[in-house]
Order: sequence, then structure tokens, then C-alpha cells
Amino acid sequence: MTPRVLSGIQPSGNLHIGNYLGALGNWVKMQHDYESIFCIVDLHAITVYQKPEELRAKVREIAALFLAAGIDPLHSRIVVQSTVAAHAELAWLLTCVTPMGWLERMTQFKAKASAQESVGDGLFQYPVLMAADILLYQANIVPVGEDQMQHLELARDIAQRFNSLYGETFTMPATRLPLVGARVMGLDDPTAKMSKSASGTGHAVALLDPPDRIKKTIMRATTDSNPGVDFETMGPGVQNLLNIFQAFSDWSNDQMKAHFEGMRYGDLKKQVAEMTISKLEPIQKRYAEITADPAYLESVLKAGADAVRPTADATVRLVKERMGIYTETT
Ligand code: AQP
Repeated sequence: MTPRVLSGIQPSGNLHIGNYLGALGNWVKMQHDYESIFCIVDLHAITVYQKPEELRAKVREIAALFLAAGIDPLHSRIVVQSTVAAHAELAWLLTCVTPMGWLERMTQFKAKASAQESVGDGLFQYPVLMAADILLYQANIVPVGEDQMQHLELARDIAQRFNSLYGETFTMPATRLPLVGARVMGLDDPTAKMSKSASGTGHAVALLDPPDRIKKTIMRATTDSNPGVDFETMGPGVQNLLNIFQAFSDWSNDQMKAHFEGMRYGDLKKQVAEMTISKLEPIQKRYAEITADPAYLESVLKAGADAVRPTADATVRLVKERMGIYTETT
């Protein structure tokens, strides 16, 4: 049987090059080797407040970006999480087998909760919903950025606990990190990961940023006090710029060193900006074409949900049976 890949992105802000290099770009490269399901996880996004109008628009924007980046809807399923009710249903069933202590250890919850005035229980339960997304489809491989590794570990723990309580039910999912680009850092602060929800114009390059803005953001990126690139002593800002270039170009470490060693920071930034613009421009062009045909986008999302629903429903039925929950027999 062809192994199944599943991953998702929250429609919680503007997709940035971290999301692309850590996740979306790799999905495009690997999709044809697997049976692939890529989700727009709107139920995750509402774990922090989203303006309803913005959320509605973001779901479509991100679906269009998936297609523009190269997800092939004839092969891969693009699914809006909330359109397949089994995600939420399995999340509840798994919540009941997940010890609170496991969730209390999640670093993303601690970081996000400390930035909120009032923390909804959904933010705490977020990793259980993510486990449900994955286990619902018995996914074999989950390609994500480094920040999601702890959540993936938890999904495996939940699957294992369920299997040992109720009998072999779930496939163990493996994490797949990209070789380069697994953790793109903020351009204004290379000690923090590039994030959709971080404020400030110098922080991230969004996939839909126009070329002049991309250039401006990268030219202003934080570096260090060295006169130029020194692979032995470089700080996190320079390392981050080189990472971005390498992830976009697929250059080897030797190529990177031969080309950039000793280069002045102004030239380094110019080349990183040019590389980024050259990779994002075709995506932006396709995005404009796709969004000109809203009916097409809706049809892709409907086809995606319709295709995966039987598998999702079958898993929930099995889980309920295993747990002794009432299931209709007719
Ligand atoms: N900086 C990053 N570097 C590499 N990969 C990243 N990812 C996110 N940021 C980086 C990967 O992108 C996928 C989708 O992420 P998400 O939307 O589910 O949530 P997130 O990781 O929490 O993304 P953000 O940008 O930080 O959004 P907010 O600010 O809304 O929380 C995942 O595979 C993730 O690893």
C-alpha cells in the first residue's frame, strides 16, 4: 500500500517563507511519492481569536497558495479541516485518553498562552486536535517544521496509549523534517522563529509580498558585527540568511561555503533577496490566476473533503467501537 502523508497549516495570518521552506515547499516535492492529504486547519486557528471575516478569507487564500505553490489537486487532497466533522469528533475521543500532564509540558502552549490576556481551553487541547488530524487518516509520514516536533511526539504517545488501552487501532506516524529550512528565524530577531502572528514589518517575508517589500525586509535583516561572512564564527542572523538561500537553491554545503565565505553582508542580503524573489514570483503569478476563478477553488476543496471523508468516518467508527461507544448498527 502507498504510504500516506498528512500535514496542515493554520489560516491564522500571512503565510511566510518559514511555512514554505519548513512545510509547503516540501509537500510539493514529496506529494507524488505518497497518498497525500494537506489540510487548512481552521479549527486550530480559532484556538486564538480570529476575526470571522478575515478567517473566512484566509482559508481561501491559503487554499489558493497551496495550489499556486504546486500542490497537484488531481493527485493530492486539499481539505479544510472543519468540513470533515470527524476531526473534531476524534479529537474529543482522544482528549479522554490524554493525561493533562502531557499537555502541560507543551512548549508552544506555554509560549502562546503567555502572549494572551485570556487563554481558551482550545489552546491547551490544540495538540490533541493535531493528533486527531493525523491519526484520523492513519498517516505514515507528517512533514513539518522543527517547531512541531514536540506535538508529533505527543501524537505518537496518544496513539500508543490508545492502542494499549483498547487494542491496535492507530498507525504510528513518523515526523519528516526538511534537511534545510526546518527552522527559519525572524529576520528582525534571529533568536525567535519566523511566525505568522509576530508583529512588525521587518520580521517575516510573506509569500505574497511584492518584490520591493521582500528586498526591503531582507536588506534590513539583523546580522552581526563581523565585516563579512565567516562560516566559523557567524551569528544566528547570518546563519539564518544563508539557510534561507540554501533552502531555496538546494545548494550543497560546499557550494554555499565556496560562494559566500568572506562576502560582505550587503552583497549577501542582495543575493538572498534576489533568490527569494525569483522563487516567489512564479507562485504569486499562479496565485493571481487561481484566485480569478473562485468556483474552481471551491470545487477543489469540495472534492478534497468528499474524497477523504469515508476514511475519516471509518476511523471514528472503529475508535468508537473499540471504546464501547454506542454505534448504529443499521
Ligand atoms: N519559522 C518556521 N520555520 C520552518 N517551518 C515553520 N513552520 C512554521 N513556522 C516555521 C511550519 O509551517 C507549518 C504550518 O505552521 P502553522 O501554521 O500550523 O503554525 P505555526 O507553526 O504556529 O506557524 P506560525 O507561523 O508560527 O503561526 P502562528 O504565529 O499563527 O502560530 C508547520 O509544519 C510548521 O512547522
